[in-house]
Amino acid sequence: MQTILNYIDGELREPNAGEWLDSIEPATATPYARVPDSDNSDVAAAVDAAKRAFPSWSRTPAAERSRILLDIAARIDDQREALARAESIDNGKPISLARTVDVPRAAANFRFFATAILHTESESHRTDDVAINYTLRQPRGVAGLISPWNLPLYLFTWKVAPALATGNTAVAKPSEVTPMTAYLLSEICRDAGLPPGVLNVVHGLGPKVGEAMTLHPDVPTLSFTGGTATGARIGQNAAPLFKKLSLELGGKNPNLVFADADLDDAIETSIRSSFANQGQICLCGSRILVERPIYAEFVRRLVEGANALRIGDPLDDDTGFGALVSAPQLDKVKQYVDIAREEGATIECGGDAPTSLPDRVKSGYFFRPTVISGLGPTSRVNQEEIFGPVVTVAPFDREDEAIDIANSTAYGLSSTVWTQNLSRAHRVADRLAAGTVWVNTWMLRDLRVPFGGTRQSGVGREGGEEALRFFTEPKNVCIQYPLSDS
Ligand code: TXE
Repeated sequence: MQTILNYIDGELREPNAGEWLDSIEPATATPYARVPDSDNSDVAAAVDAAKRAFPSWSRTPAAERSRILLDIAARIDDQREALARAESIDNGKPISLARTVDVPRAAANFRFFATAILHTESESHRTDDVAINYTLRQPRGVAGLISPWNLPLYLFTWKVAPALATGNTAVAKPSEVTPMTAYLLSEICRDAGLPPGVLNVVHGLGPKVGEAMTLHPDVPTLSFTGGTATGARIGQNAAPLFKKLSLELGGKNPNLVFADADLDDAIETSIRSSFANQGQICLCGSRILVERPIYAEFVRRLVEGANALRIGDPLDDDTGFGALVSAPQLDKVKQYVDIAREEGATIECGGDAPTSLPDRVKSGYFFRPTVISGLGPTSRVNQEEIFGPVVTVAPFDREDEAIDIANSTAYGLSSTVWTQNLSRAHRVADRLAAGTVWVNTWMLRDLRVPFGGTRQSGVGREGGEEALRFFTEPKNVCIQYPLSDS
């Protein structure tokens, strides 16, 4: 059994109260590590360390901050295999996915923000011949960073990298469900010479550690990715304390396939956008709307593709589809499939656990890729985020109808449109309620673009310039011109 430790003031430490939680490997349903069950006092120590580190780190030249963060990126690359293995054990995802997506993207996050701070521009505004204004963008102090379990290292570094690059110090909490890669990152940061207190990682439960962070008066900035209900709770805590808030929440993303789409491409990508990471990516397209002339063929081939996914031990290089992250998540998925059945839906494929699994993972949290048809847009299965390997398919006849259905949930994170008609692509993209619209692709990411959602998918944007601005406070300096001697 491995032991995961907090990272506070540059040291790896046990939790103050000596309490621990079990970390479960989802593929085997057995504990593989113990993780600190930290409390208020650990959070207080982490915030104190971050406060002490702030004056020096915020004044450290950008080039030096950049050098350290680039060193961290290089070490993530060097340790790719160990990190990918840890993430696969922690999360249940296929190791091939962790190796090709999660870990390289975590390094890319550090590299992107480490270099971005070397190229920022600052604004100045001249007020006629009366005054000149210039805007300073200053780090805000201690940032509180809270991340979820689905892309543990990627989403954790997506917050840590811009916070530190811009000169903030941070207290970060990974999900208690998947703590291992954040722990390994702590070691990497220490070895890279990140000064003590610049990054502090406190492990533990949301209602204890997360809550203490959101209520701490000396954490003026909060960046959160996770469930919508948790986001609402954090908003309630943060508002009276006037904290600056970024909330990246859930999605119920539509995937619109028009009859003129490149069908091979649309089907291949839709299999990925439905079932990558067992459907546990906030950007997964969970409602597939297909124009009627191609509906039957699309569903047949989607089902074929879903059935062909190789379910198995996440640590096996050939596995394409792993375990769900936890027992509660598996139960949630089953409940929604039960609801679909009660509503008279047709389960086109999946709908239950796989029957033949390798011995090592026989007791894991597995559920087959599931395609459901026959449900109307108002069904709970089409309205609520399931966050698992379950997609619905439905035909549509008109573009307007497809857009109305696409926009009919409370969410607005991302959408995908498949068409060869350029006018339609622009027209539909313009009308979809979403922070990101992908046309003829999915999850293609450019770290410079704003990322986030509308409605119940969140508040604020991350990525690129948006993140640099979020983690800094603008200050205008207005100097009157002494243009004449009078
Ligand atoms: O998220 P939580 P969970 C969605 C998805 C999933 C649901 C619940 O629908 O089924 O959220 O997942 C911390 N104060 N997404 O339970 O609980 C918690 O410890 C402060 C979408 O994992 O929101 C963890 O670190 N923090 C999402 C983080 O919040 C609190 C990805 C997220 O946990 C807290 C994951 C509190 N009161 C789940 N309570 C996406 N959009 O990417 C919990 N936390």
